[in-house]
Amino acid sequence: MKTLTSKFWLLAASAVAATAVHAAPFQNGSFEDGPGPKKSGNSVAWVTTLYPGDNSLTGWTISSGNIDYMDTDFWQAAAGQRSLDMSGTQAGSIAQTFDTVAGTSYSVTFSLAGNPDGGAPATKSLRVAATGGPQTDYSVTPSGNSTSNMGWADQTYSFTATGASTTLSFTSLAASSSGPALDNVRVTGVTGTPAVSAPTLSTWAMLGMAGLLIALALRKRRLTG
Ligand SMILES: [Ca+2]
Ligand SMILES: [Ca+2]
Repeated sequence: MKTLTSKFWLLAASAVAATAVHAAPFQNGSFEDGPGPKKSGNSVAWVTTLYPGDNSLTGWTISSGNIDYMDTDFWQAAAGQRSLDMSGTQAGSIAQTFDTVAGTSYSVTFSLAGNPDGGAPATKSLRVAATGGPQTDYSVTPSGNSTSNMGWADQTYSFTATGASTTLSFTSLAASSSGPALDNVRVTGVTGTPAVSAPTLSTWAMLGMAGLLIALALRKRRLTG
């Protein structure tokens, strides 16, 4: 029974420690994590249309409309195997909320191209926004591009965090099935470090509590052992 109590304290301590370090840094900016695009009907093209409520894109939510999740078999990705057409069958929007430090400036670099299928509009625009930050539109005209030559180009968006978390969103302004293509989103702090928040006061408090619980458990173990 005493061993069980000791085990309980160790479990409790590790649970608290896990909570303390389980932050939500920016993740899956290249859309490589998750189940991946599925073959569509009888088509050999690997593309899946994702709707709000779908959690296929680890870390991201589909906020409105729908998007096409593309495998490199369908078109060349900017990085890895997967990328997005931000207009699925209509204009779509995705968002991710991650840890930031209030007052710190962040740089968001992403690869932009356009669906080269020739569909309207000829120029495809993508709106980028972050909590408390500006709303900026980026445009691309994929004339002369193809699924094997997407013409991916890096774009940069900047914002200053207003709180301990920030929601970053990408919204297609192409009201058709042929939208701006997005891949390889990277978020860095102004110092060039990854956007992982510094431990907050409550994190330190939890770490302190974890240490205390571990000390208690070890003490109990010594007393019973
Ligand atoms: Ca990718
Ligand atoms: Ca589409």
